Amino acid sequence: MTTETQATAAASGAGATARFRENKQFTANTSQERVSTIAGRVIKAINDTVLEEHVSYDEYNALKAWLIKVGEDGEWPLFLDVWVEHSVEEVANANRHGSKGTIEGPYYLPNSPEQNSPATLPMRDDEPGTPLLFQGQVTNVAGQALPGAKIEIWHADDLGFYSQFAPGIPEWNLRGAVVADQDGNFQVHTMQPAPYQIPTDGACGQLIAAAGWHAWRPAHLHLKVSAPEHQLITTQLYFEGDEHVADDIASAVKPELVLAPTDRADGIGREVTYNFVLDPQD
Ligand code: MBD
Ligand code: FE
Repeated sequence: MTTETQATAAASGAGATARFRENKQFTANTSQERVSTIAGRVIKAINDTVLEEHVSYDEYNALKAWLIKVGEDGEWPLFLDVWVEHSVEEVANANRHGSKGTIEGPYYLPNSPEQNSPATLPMRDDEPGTPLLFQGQVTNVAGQALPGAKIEIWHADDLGFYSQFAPGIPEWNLRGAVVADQDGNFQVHTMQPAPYQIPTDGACGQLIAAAGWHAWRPAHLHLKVSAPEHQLITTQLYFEGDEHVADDIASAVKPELVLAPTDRADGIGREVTYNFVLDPQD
């Protein structure tokens, strides 16, 4: 990896902190009792680890320095989304009957440009990679079409970079909101994303190197699918044959979320169909 690429990766981790502050609400309507329970359990888990693993003062101070650096590097969203969000998602979506969700990750942006299906995501004239036609239908759990369902898509480019988080990429590159037709059908033309390495040059990368782990996520499309009176689903789709499908650093792959695209008959890249099933609003 070149120095320039590493600098770009660090900016991506920190950019997620700025976007989180702009776009997300970060107060929870949680009782004092519940704060005490949750914080108490987290603190106990840390203490148990120290006692059981005989953590030394050197290791304790290395931890302190590292935690300070996570904040300085702006990598708390990255750290949490990679190593914790999958459990939050599991709890949040435990009672759904429709399509599987998975983590949102740090690079979602609201208000991406909207288009009617069939749509082509905004991309550069010379956008690198293999064209991908992603299509399907959005229905309810009874199998009825949901006309006008909205499919928000965002993903990395062929080099593994996200627009607005890595410099030099047009603002809404490979991001869009596609409105399905009268029968809930949608078609989106995009580019096949590449496997993605989380930034390796900040605090998260330091931990990965120190622990001898790898930094890879399988190639993925991020999606938010919604329709009136139905629960929005946040999910990701992966690609069969990608070695990191079985070894995702973010633990966000589910077997139902792995696509198997085929070559298109017209010879222009690949295509795949995936149907979304939305749960009713409760
Ligand atoms: C990503 O693109 C991502 O999806 C997650 C979960 C974490 C870091 C980067
Ligand atoms: Fe991602």
